This record gives sequence, structure tokens and C-alpha cells, in this order.
Amino acid sequence: MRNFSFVHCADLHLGCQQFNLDERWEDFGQAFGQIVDYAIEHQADYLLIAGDLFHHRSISAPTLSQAIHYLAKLKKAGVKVVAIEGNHDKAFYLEKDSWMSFLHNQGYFVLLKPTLGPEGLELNSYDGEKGAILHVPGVRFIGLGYLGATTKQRLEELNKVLASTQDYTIVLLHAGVDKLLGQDLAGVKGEVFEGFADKVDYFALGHIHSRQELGELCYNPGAPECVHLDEEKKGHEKGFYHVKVQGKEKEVKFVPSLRRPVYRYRLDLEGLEKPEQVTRKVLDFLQLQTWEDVKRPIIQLNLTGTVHFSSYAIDVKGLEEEIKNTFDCLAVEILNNTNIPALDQDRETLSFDRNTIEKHVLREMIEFEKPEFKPYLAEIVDLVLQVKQDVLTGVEEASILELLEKMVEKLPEDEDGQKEGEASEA
Ligand SMILES: [Mn+2]
Repeated sequence: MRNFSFVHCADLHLGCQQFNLDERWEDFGQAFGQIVDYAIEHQADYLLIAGDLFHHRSISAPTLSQAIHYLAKLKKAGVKVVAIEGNHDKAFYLEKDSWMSFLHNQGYFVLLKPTLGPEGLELNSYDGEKGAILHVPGVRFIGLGYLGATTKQRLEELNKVLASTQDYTIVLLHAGVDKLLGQDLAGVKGEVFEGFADKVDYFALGHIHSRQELGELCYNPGAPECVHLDEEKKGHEKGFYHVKVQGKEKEVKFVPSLRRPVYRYRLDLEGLEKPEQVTRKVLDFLQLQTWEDVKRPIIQLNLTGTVHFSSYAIDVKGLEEEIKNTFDCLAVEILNNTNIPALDQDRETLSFDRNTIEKHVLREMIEFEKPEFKPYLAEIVDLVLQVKQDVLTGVEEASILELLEKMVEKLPEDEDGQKEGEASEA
């Protein structure tokens, strides 16, 4: 037994250029930078990256340089990095190696990865080149990576073969735990993890973008930056863990990440007579809000209520620009949810189910944004709902992509000669 400490982070999503802004690309780098500096300053022995270091499988040269800049700092300071791939940065099906393997081969971290054999997961000891289990004196790291819909089954298989040891055991896994989530997300039931209580000391999780914990066993730090604006929510934290281990005892400290402020508002436009009134109303509303004065913020504004004109008469892009200039924001996103029928009805007359509302909203959106897709309207709406269903039930990514690709092939090309309908990843 020995004493050691580690920092555990996940979902850095380097290379995420939100709103196509260089500043946002930089923000993701800086959020990782904070974690790296913290680990060095606190002389952590290890930094664990529980998947999604990168936002995409294919990253740009600047994103690779950004990652190497921080990883080199860690290396120089003697902080050893142990990583797994997430759903965003794992190798594509036909490619053997990801950029994660490249960084592993360059000696920036140890990438742990199980192989899949006829009997299921093969957990080989790390031999200096590859493997899933890294043994260092007193500590055993098991890297499972991202297992998608098979996570539960693989964990059960692992539980059968994994022996308990005196070594402190840390499992790195990119997966959500059900108990920690709303019930509509396809994660793994908490009981599956609890079954490891006598074999595993710390599950270092990633994948869910806000802080989640299960007992004193599973820890998910969240994405340090907001990959999607709706990750900024009251009661939802984002950051990383600093863990000090003495024997089998651990002291876990959650450290919130430094990130660009995101403010999300809902504004009811009920009863407005003319589209021209919207701007005044919105600017007056925002004038009353107070913002932290650290970095230029990102604003998300959700417009609701029934207005006496077409909701599409609201110049969303123009309004976003106006807000950006008036309040010196980095980015503004307006969600125009005015005139959505069911949301305005009182409960007695609410005759729409969720599915009907979704179909209605999707149809309107496509008709307005992409009139050229009109002949495919019903098909596209059905496809979107199908994809949503598939994602929620944990259908393999490959088959979802196949569905989308089939649809994209049918659609007319837009002006840039590019096809629309790129899959957005969860
Ligand atoms: Mn992620």
C-alpha cells in the first residue's frame, strides 16, 4: 500500500469550435489548461482522462498542437497521464488508430483499451505498448473506454473475471449511470456498479457533461466547458476531481471548472401585436439582468408565448446581432418557441401528446429553413424522431449513421455542393 493522488477529468472536447468562434475553441483549451495547472501545482501523481479528450475523431492540426502543449507540460512536471477513448474520439470503425493512439505512441499518455475476443472483453495487462490493465506498485488502472449499448453486459462479464486485490483499483469508463440521470437516458443501472464494491475502489467515469456521483464508488466530473449551452443549469456542476488515496481510504474533492459564463433566459412574449415590438421587449428584459464581469458571456434566450403574428416574422439572426452588440456578448443564441400550440393551452384543453408537438415543430422548422426539402418533409420528420428514439435506447452509432446517410443521399444538394443533415453527436 502506498499513498498517492490523482486528478480525474473527462469530456474536455478539445477542438470544439462552438458558434464557429476561435474564442470558443480557445475556451476549451483553457478549461483543460486549468486542470493541467491544478494537477501540476498540487503535485498529483496521475491525471486520468475518462474519454472525449477531443470533440471529433478527426481533429485539426491546431487542436493536436493544443493538446500536445498541455500534455507536454504534464510530462515535464512528471504527472503521468492515463486515458481512455470516448464516443467522440475513438477510432472510426474501419480505422485502427485514433489520434488518441497517436498521442499514446508519442509517449504523452498511456491509452488503455480492451480488445474484443470471441469470449467478450479481453483485459490484457499493459505490456508497454497496449493493454487494458496498467499495474503500477500498489495501484491497478483498468481502462474500458466507450462500450456503447454493450456497457452493462461487458461490466457483468468483467465482474465475473475480475479478482479483488490489495492494490487500489481504478476503472476508467465512458458511460452514464442510470441512477444518476433522468430516467430517459440509456445508461447503466447503479446496481451493476455496486456489484464491484469489493473489487473496485474508484470508477472514473466520463460521458455525462455534468457532475454525477454514485455512493462513494462512481464519480463523473462533467465537461469543464459547455459543449451544449443547455449544460449550464441550476444545480448542475462542472469540473474535475482531486483525489488523495491513503491505503484504501480516499479523500475526494470536487473542483469547479473555470469557464466562460453562459446565461440562459426564458422570455414570454405573450400578446405582442407586431414583430417590431420584439426587439424592444428583449433589450429591456436583458437590461435588467446582471452578469459576472470575467469573460464576454454567451446568452441563450428562449422566446415563448402566443404572439399575434407568424413566429417566423421574428428576425432571429438580426436580434442575435443586436443583443451581441448592445451587451458585448461573445455569442447569442435565440430559441424561437413562440406560437407552439400545445405549450400555450391550459391542461384541460391539452389534446396534443409530446410526439404530435415534436412533429409539428419539426415540420414548421424544415418548411421554413429548408423549403427545398418539402417533398421529403414527412420522411425527414420521421427520421429525426427515429434517431432520437435510437439514441435514447442506445442503438449502435453505426446503424444510426447509416440511417442518416441514406436520407442525405436522397436530398438535393445546397449551394456549396454540400449535403445537409450532418449527424450531430451526443
Ligand atoms: Mn462528451
